[in-house]
Amino acid sequence: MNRRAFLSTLGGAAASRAFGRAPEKPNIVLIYSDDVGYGDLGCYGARRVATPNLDRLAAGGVLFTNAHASSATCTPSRYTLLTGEYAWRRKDTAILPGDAPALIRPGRATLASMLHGHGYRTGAVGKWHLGLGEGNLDWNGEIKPGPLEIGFDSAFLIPATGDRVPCVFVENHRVAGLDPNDPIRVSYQNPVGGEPLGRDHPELLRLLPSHGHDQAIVNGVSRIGYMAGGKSARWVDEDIADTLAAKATAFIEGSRANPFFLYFATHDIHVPRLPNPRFEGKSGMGPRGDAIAELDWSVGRVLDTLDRLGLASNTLVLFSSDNGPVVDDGYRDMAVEKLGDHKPAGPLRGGKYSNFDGGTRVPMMVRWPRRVRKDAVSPALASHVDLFASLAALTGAPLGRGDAPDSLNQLRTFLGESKSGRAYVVEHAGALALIQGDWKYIEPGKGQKINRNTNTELGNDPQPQLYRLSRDVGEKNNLAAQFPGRVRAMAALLDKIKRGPTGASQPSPHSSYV
Ligand code: NG6
Ligand code: CA
Repeated sequence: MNRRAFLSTLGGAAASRAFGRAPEKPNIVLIYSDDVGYGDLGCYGARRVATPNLDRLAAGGVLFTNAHASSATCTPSRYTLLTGEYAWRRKDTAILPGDAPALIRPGRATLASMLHGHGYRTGAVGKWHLGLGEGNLDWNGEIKPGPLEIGFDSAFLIPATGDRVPCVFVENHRVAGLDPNDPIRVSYQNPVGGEPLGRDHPELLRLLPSHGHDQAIVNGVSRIGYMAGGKSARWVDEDIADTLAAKATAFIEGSRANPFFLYFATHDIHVPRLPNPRFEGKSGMGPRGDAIAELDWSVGRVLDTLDRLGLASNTLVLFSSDNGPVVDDGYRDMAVEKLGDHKPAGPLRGGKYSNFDGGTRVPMMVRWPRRVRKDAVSPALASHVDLFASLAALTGAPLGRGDAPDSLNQLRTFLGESKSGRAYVVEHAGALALIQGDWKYIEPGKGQKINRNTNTELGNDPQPQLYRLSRDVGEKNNLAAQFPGRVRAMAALLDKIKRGPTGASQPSPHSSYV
């Protein structure tokens, strides 16, 4: 019997006692990028933009070819990631306006509260988009509840998105850098403060909208929603990545005495795409490609900081994206014109907003030198919904009954130790889709087939759709008519999943579904 086998016979607590200290928990850095597609990174085959840091992350760990965000847009994906509950179970998890109240209420178990309860220092840096406050928020006062009320020790946030007001950072409970003599006003109903609006004053804009985005003008860019005041607190778009990377690395520096959990949600590569001038022209694809270069730089800052502090070997770094890619998401930023042969979704059909896999199958890499094999590629079916239960298992945190209701312990999948992964996963866009093994079923949907603004194939069809992904990853051949039995079985499974949660903390967990 070797030492490890011997220890396992003693059980965790006794083993720790015998050898004087508990096993060292890894630090966890979750880098959650925005709108980055399956084909957008060098390690996923992109050629026109260099992503050396993301490629280095991939080479140091495992790269997933079948990993999924739970929804094809931001708010629901983030909700699911943090709560372990499929967002589509709730009606209020659509893309939120910037003045929405906190979606995840205090007292709710989150990934952050779970890790916090098990000795982690927890920090959120970057895009939030999960609502703040109780409604009718006064941005000049205390901003809560928010991340600090659901398990984060510190937060430095873009409250919603870069294209939504208020265009200021929120640090813990306050707007950062706010001058009390110039209070902020925000509305999503009516103009405030008499400032010029994008729709009336295109001559004031340096980036024109292509659809929507014609309300408040901040830094020469018109946004969604109205705001006035708070001039000293307004962000400079070109500096957002620098600011967030500095906050992320400062959090790591300040937390190194503990195990820490950093949720680093980048603004890149969401619109408006205004990367720092030092990335201009890096991709030849205009600002969308240059924003990928900037994203890569931010990841490099985090990896370099871990190296410098000697933390890399026991830090689990997971990189992924909240939903698939979109080229024109509302600004005339040359993304369409300069795309050339770059394929943001790689071989997948659709993109952000879509029921096709382009909407939710996203890049995901996991590096943890102490445990995860280098240079590995995993085809396992993996979903962000499982991070909660999996990281709970990693840190030895028991799941409370009903916590993370749809989350399964897929730790071995995330660590590249199991190639099978989940038996099935639900994807969410306009309709719901179910992936089970080789097959994908998209339930009949009433919505439009194509979003004419973004030019995305949405995958809605009044008829059921069935694709054999193993042979048809581009979802071109609908086999529903050929395999009616399979359609019926998958529709029945989806209905069953819809009726109630399916996670490890449930009285009848997922084993009863497969
Ligand atoms: C859409 C916006 C889009 C983007 C998206 C949210 C318009 C016309 N389009 O409503 O630009 O902001 O919401 O993106 O307003 S997400 O990644 O945060 O989900
Ligand atoms: Ca997004």
